Amino acid sequence: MDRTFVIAKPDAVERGLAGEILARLERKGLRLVAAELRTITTETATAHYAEHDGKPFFADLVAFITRSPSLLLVVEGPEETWKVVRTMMGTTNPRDAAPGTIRGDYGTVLTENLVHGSDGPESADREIALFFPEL
Ligand code: 3AN
Repeated sequence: MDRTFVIAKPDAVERGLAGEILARLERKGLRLVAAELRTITTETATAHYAEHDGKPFFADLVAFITRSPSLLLVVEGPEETWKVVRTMMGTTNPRDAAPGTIRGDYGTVLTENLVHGSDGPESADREIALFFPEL
C-alpha cells in the first residue's frame, strides 16, 4: 500500500472540522495508519516548510501552523495516495478551490486553508519520517 501524510491544520481543529476531514478521507477509501492531535513545534514546522524558508510569508506560516493543535494523519491507499488526497484538498487558495473539495467547501482565505497533504511520493516519505519517525 502507498502512504501519504496529511495535516488537519490548527484552523480546522479550532473550527471542529478535523473529524469531517478524516471522515472524507476514510469514505474515499483511504485507510488510517496513524493519527495524533499534536501542537507542532517551531523546530518541526521550520523543517516541514523548509522549501518556503526566506519567503515573506514564512514567519506567519510557522506561527499559524504552531498556534494550536493539529490533527496529524498518515493514510494509505492502493497507489498515488498523495495525489488522491491533493485532489480532495483543492487548490492552495480556498477562494479558487472547487466546490466538493475540502478547501472549496470550508475555506475562504489562503492563510487558513485547513489542510496539508504531501505533494509527491518523496515528500510523503520525508514528512512521514519527520512527524512519525516510529513508522
Ligand atoms: P499547499 O499547502 O497547497 O501544498 P504550498 O506548499 O505552496 O501549498 O504552501 C504551503 C502553505 O503556505 C499554504 N498552505 C499556505 O497556507 C501558505 N502559503 C503559500 N503561498 C502563500 C502566499 N503567497 N502567501 C501566504 N501564504 C502562503
